[in-house]
Amino acid sequence: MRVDILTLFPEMFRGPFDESIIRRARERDLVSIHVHNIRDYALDRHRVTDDYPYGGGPGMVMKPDPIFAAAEAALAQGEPAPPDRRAIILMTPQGRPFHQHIADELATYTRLLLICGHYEGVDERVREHLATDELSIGDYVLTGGELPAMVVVDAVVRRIPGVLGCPASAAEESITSGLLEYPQYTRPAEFRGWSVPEMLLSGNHGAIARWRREQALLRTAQRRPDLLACAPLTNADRAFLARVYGPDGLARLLAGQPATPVRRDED
Ligand code: 9D3
Repeated sequence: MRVDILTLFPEMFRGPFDESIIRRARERDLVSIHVHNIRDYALDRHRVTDDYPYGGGPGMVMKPDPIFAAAEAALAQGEPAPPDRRAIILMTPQGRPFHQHIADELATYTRLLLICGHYEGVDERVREHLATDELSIGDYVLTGGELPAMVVVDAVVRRIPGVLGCPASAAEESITSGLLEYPQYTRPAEFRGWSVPEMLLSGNHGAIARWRREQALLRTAQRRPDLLACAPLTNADRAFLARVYGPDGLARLLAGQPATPVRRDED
């Protein structure tokens, strides 16, 4: 996969892509990442990239011409991709909420072009006539699309086959299973008086698997009941939740609503 990123702040991308898993993926040529400074494509004497909004109002708007020129220059480099394996993504607070499923889909593409906005916004013609998709990483206000672009690239690259050492760990991921993860422990068995749950030291692998599943269910019910509505649950899962939350609580949880336990989960 080739990723191109258009930004006014290319230096922001140095750290994150030069470490750890992304760095190894680049070294192994599973991905190449190219960061382009939009300012290099502002061809006027002062290399202006933004301007006042037509109609007035606060703030500045990023001009379309440097963004189109940068995109066209980037897309002319490297191997072209078939139409169903490429995307031009505008990072914007108004975009589709980014999700694991979108990362998995984008990981099958051979070319991505990410456009990072800044200031108060980007000329509408960029979204209408250049972008094929618009993504947001959540409902909070950042100073630009750079950190969101890094988040998207990180989530996508780790899903490219061969990037992670162990494919099983990715498949088992909580978001894919629809549940939050069970609690994990390592040595020592007792730390500052806090013990590892005895169950995990039992060596009974069937019982441990069941306990972990129940912990994942409890944790999801407590923190993210919205996830339970979509999670694939077994009859045993539903029976367990009914035991802890009662039949009405179970019904609420299966509708993605919060519920209150009717008993502590002891046995
Ligand atoms: C004046 C209204 N503002 C929207 C709440 C304008 C505005 C603020 C901040 C426009 C852009 C930005 C910078 N943020 C992004 O470009 C951005 C973003 C974000 O702020 N949160 C979550 N996802 C994203 S993707 C791009």
